[in-house]
Amino acid sequence: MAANFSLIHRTCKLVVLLCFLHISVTVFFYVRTLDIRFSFVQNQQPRANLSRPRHDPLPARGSRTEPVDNSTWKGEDRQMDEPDQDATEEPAKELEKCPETSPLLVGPLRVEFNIPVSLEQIKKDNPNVQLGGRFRPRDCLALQKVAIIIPFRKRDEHLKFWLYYLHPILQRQQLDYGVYVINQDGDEIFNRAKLLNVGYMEALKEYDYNCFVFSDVDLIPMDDRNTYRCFSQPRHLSVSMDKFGFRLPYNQYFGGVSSMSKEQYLKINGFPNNYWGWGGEDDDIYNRLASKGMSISRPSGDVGKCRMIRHNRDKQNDPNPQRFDRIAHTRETMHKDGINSLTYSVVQLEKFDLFTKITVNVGKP
Ligand SMILES: [Mn+2]
Repeated sequence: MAANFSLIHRTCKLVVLLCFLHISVTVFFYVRTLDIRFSFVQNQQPRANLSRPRHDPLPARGSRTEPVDNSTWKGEDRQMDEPDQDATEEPAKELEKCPETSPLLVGPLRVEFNIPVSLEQIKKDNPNVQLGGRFRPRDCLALQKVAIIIPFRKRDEHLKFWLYYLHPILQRQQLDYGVYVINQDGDEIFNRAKLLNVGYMEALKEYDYNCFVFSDVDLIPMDDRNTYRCFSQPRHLSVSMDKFGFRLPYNQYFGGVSSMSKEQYLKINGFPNNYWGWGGEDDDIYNRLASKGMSISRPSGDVGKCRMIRHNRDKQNDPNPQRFDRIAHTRETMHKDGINSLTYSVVQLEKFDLFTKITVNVGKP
């Protein structure tokens, strides 16, 4: 009787166990189906967004962490998306990553400033650029999300040339990009580096950019192989300017056009806020990079050729007499002065067809 009872007891236990296993397996597969469906819907969202103006930040493609913030990102060949996400969240039919080198590049370009250009014509020539100067390649997933920051004041003629030349180039480079013109309000003395900091902050409010290109409004690359993206080290892009006889003026030169990943930018606490007037801020930025053990990456002199639109010195942008003294103390000041101490107020935010214009009050010395 005892043996019989034990047998029944054991059989019951086995049956309960089997039932439990069956339920577990059923639930597991059901949840999996839901998950796949959910991630598919998520991945469709960004594409749907292409057809409407992108005022709001586009949803990140399932990424919660910024790949560039990841210290494992090394080397120019590493793609900036995390590989494991493909396996779990990207269905097979989802866009493939763009190639490391865009097949659309044409190489050397003719750049001239004697024919006037109109915004209407530029818009017609670039039908795929979305409101606010946003673009993302249609048939592949861009490797980087690039915010292009242009410090600005009263240079509308230069900006037209910049848009005329750069939009086609940036599209051929297969970048997911946005153009931000940061306009200093009022007539106080100009502050380029502070405007760059503002551009960084404001662009990140719109989209999860992981790369920032800082460009003067009057510099145009003469070769589209000079890709406006980020590299394993901070990049100097305007390496051979016509203004300097197509040569680098000095080895530490970091002015004109440069790029930095979010991680690189944060490592140096952004840029100085207290360089008022012309000069010095680019050398301060170089000192910041060097003090953090970073080096400058550059394209070859051939690929890095660019033209500057000739102009007279702007009013309220005289050479800053304090610049030499400030550059000498970057290492002591950089941790207090930078993105962590930035103050400004947005006066106006305008979305134009080919760029986003943010007018800001950056104060005065
Ligand atoms: Mn200039």
